[in-house]
Amino acid sequence: MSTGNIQKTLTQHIQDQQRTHLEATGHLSALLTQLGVAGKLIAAQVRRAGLIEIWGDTGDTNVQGETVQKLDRIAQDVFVETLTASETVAAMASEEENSIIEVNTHQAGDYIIAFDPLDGSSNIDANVSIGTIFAVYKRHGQDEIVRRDVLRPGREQIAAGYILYGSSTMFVYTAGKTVDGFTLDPSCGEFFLSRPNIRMPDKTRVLSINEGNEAYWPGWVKPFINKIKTRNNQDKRRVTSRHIGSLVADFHRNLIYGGLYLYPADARSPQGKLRVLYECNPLAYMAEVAGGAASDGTKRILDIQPEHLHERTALIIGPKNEVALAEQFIKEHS
Ligand code: AFP
Repeated sequence: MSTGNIQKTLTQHIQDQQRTHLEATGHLSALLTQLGVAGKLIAAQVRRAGLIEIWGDTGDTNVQGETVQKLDRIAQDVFVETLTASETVAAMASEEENSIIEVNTHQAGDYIIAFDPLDGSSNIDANVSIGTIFAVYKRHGQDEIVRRDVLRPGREQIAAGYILYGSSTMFVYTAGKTVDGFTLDPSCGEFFLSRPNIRMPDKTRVLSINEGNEAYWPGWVKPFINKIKTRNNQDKRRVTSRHIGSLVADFHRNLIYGGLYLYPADARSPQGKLRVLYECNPLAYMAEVAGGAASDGTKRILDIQPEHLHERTALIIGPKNEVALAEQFIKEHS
């Protein structure tokens, strides 16, 4: 194989970014690097989805006598174990756990992380793209971890990203300056920079909303999506509709192609369905760094002060002008 054209690896990129921060300690770089490792470990398990179950005799135990776990539980354990061993985090909040996961004091580091180990897990059995989403915060101080260390507005994030297990595995993250994407080369187990400085396109080519929820929508939603659809005319289709049902995959596609994702609060989920800490905040932060926007309909997602670990919100995320248009519709219909 020719070596003349090797792209930057994730580790190299993280180190290069660290060099531009004079006061950097290297701890955030260590954390981000370990997130890449956790992503590779989870990707390896995701590629075995379906096999893990058929190897089990009883559904509970596989041929090696190991307990057969659900993939979302495996992803959770991989994340917690990898990050604890990295000695970079003090506490974690996960979609899979009711309470804050504290790291014992001798292994605790400077950061707090909120994550969804396997977003879109209801899609696993159909081989649809799923992903891990994470948000990173700096710890307030060296005191005992309290809820306010974790229940913080998203604007305090210092890094966020996701690992997408799709037709290839991608690690996409921001530490506040650019959003960069890395593709896993399974033959050598490295993430290579494949999409530097991703920018959210201004134009909405894709509209993503679960139209099955129409019966529960508040008044503004239908006229708003109709308005977007009227951009299509006889000679040109400008907008198309795509909804995967894995937020992380819907967001990634929209970030690349240009699209607007909506999950409004509705009669079934009056607070909205998606979780603030580990779904909406990290993606909102990435959207903003990439030039887009994210709102709950009246305010910036990153300004929500969460009261609970698993708090929910409405989400409108995509190009700035489209998010503003949705907010205008909400105002006009309230
Ligand atoms: P799961 O991880 O339980 O599959 O939840 C996924 C999710 O939070 C988000 O990723 C999807 O976009 C959303 O739910 C889909 O929900 P609906 O089925 O209500 O559209």
